[in-house]
Amino acid sequence: MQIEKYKIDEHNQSMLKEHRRRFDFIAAGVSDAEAILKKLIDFQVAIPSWALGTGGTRFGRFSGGGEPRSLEEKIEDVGLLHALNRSSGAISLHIPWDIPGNPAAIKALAAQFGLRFDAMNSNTFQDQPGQQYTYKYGSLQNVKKEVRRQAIDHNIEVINYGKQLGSDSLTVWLSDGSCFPGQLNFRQAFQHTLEGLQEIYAALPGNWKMFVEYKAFEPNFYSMTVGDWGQSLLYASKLGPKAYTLVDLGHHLPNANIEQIVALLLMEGKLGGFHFNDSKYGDDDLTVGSIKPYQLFLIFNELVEGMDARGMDHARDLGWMIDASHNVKDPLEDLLQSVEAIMLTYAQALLIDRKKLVATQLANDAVAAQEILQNTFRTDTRALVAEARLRAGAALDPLALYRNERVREHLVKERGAGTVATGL
Ligand code: LRH
Ligand code: MN
Ligand code: MN
Repeated sequence: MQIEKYKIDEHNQSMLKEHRRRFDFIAAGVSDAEAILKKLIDFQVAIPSWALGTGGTRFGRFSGGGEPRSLEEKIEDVGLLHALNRSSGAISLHIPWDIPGNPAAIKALAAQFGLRFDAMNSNTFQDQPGQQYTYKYGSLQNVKKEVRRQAIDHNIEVINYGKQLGSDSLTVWLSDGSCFPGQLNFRQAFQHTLEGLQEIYAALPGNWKMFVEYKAFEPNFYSMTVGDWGQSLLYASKLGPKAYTLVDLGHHLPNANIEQIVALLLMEGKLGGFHFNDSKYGDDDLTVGSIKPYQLFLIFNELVEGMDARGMDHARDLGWMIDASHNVKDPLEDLLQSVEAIMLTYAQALLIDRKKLVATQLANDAVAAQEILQNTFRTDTRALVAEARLRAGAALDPLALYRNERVREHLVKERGAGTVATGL
């Protein structure tokens, strides 16, 4: 299933008049609309291969049908998203869920859709069929040397797949930790993990980055060996300049001030990448912006401010990725909504009047500072983002076109109603 260019043009034509009216309205109030549009066109958000199927919980999984049955079909799905919004130009793979049988052919297929390979993800949180040692008591932290060895070798294997695909980063998320007090020697667990990461780090090609993703809870519920940004930053600092902290929005304790974490990591030059999602309780992996859009805006505010202060390229210098799961929605529709939420919020952050905000801070004027942030947050950036899409050759309303074209029905016909994609 592919969406032909002429379908996008027809769709855009039908919406153009109304779009122009809305765009002209917002553009009139923005001093540098062209510069903002360029940034929006450049900004790409990677799609995780494991979010293309219906997610499950430990209570069940309800497939919506037409899920990708192979890596090739996953790439095809991301290709569809990218054709619709031109903002999803990368895919992130998880090994062994997505082992590329023929990496050169997979790379060529992705290129046909204009996609590149974002961070590679290793998996030492599940045991795989035929695997020699179990990860029940952790992987890199394990008290048994042979288990640690197996986990290190797996990560190096993932780097090797990534090299063949043209990826340039490895995300390491460890479920290591303990479920009960006394189960683990914290210091020894940290040391073992650090030593393992050091070996993996040594196997990184020169231009690669390593992202150390933290998470406060789950599947271990007493301690996590990479449990928060402090621990991740400690590993990343000890590892060296190619190692960075990765922030997954769902991995904090309740009410954590994520925007402040982001600001400080950026200041230290140690923020590497993002996993976007939203949550009400824990690592809920809900659609980006569906629960706490203002928090997302405050995070983007810090991202834009901090990246500009360091002269960083918004589109290229951090790894932007969605990490979501969908129990009740069509995964592709959910991903379109998530990318849209990210783009709208990024656009809002670009609209903040920095000079005025700094002046309010210097004057200790909390009221005026709040006015600036909330006025911007309440600005409707939909036409701005739609214009960026139009100029990039995408659809003015990707979700509407997806539905009009009955994409899911086509996929179910093509692939079957009972297909289940690999992933969580
Ligand atoms: C862990 C996590 C991590 C994994 C993904 C499947 O909760 O966020 O990024 O790789 O989920
Ligand atoms: Mn994640
Ligand atoms: Mn997660």
